[in-house]
Amino acid sequence: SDSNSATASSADSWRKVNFYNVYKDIADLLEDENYDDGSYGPVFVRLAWHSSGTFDTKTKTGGSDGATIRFAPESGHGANAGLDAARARLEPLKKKYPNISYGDLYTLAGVVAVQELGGPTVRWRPGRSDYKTAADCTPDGRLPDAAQGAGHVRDVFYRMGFNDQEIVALIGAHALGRCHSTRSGYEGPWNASPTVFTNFFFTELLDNTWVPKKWNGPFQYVDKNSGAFMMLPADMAFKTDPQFRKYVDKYATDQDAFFADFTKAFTKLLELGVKFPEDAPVYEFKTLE
Ligand code: HIF
Repeated sequence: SDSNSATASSADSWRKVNFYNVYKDIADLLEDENYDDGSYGPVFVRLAWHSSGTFDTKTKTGGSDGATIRFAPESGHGANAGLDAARARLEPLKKKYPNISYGDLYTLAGVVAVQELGGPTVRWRPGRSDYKTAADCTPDGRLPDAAQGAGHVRDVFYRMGFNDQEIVALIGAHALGRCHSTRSGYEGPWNASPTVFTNFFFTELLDNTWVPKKWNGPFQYVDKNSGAFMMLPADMAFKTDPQFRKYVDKYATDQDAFFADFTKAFTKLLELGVKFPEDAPVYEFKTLE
């Protein structure tokens, strides 16, 4: 990818960056009437998560620090299909703010998207740096396989250090965006407002009858009534697994509890494996008007 070419930031160059300005500039990149449902927000959230979700608690490898997601072969892993669009959208900001690291830029983009699309405030710290190379890419297979069920989802998220409650809180982010047949092979949005951060993943999961989609593509579900909304096999595990289900029931009826638990789990995700300088400030950005 050509995003390797910009100057690498050194370990403490983040100190020279005004992150309030970066927040504002990322927010200005969200809207685009010609892209998907009109916003890059969902794909920014997916970029932030796929940058971070490679972390392995045992070997302490992976995670957003060093942003190996921008290098081949990791950029080409099947799970990352389509994320080049998000990286390309953000690249001008790396040019404008050469002292921000890619790891900070990609994770901050996820924070801006969650907040500006109506979600909770997300605490975020700078301090990741560009010290990794293609040789540090994580092996393929660390991110979850949407075709699988609860056991696999647990294996992957326990490896990152999450518990069941945190996993369910995180899955609420599938209120945002859509699946693309050209990327994952799956097709469709999870609900009618894919550019607004809501607890609709949980309400739609519970309120609809989900039936197998009749098509030549990979096995997925559509809602029986309209056929307009979708669930992945891995999403459906949150309805059928009793330990996951008790939190789904809670978040479907209590949006405040979902927002409070989501923001904690999302910050934890974006910080996996990052050794922050002790004096790195914690930002709680104000959502723009
Ligand atoms: Fe996703 N996810 N995710 N995901 N994801 C897709 C899209 C988005 C899984 C699979 C997929 C999380 C967990 C899991 C977002 C955010 C998060 C797609 C479709 C697939 C297949 C990609 C495409 O075709 O464009 C699986 C199996 C997960 C574990 C169960 C996180 C919790 C929900 C961690 C998370 O934050 C977002 C946002 C999108 C939409 C991207 C878009 O371009 O609109």
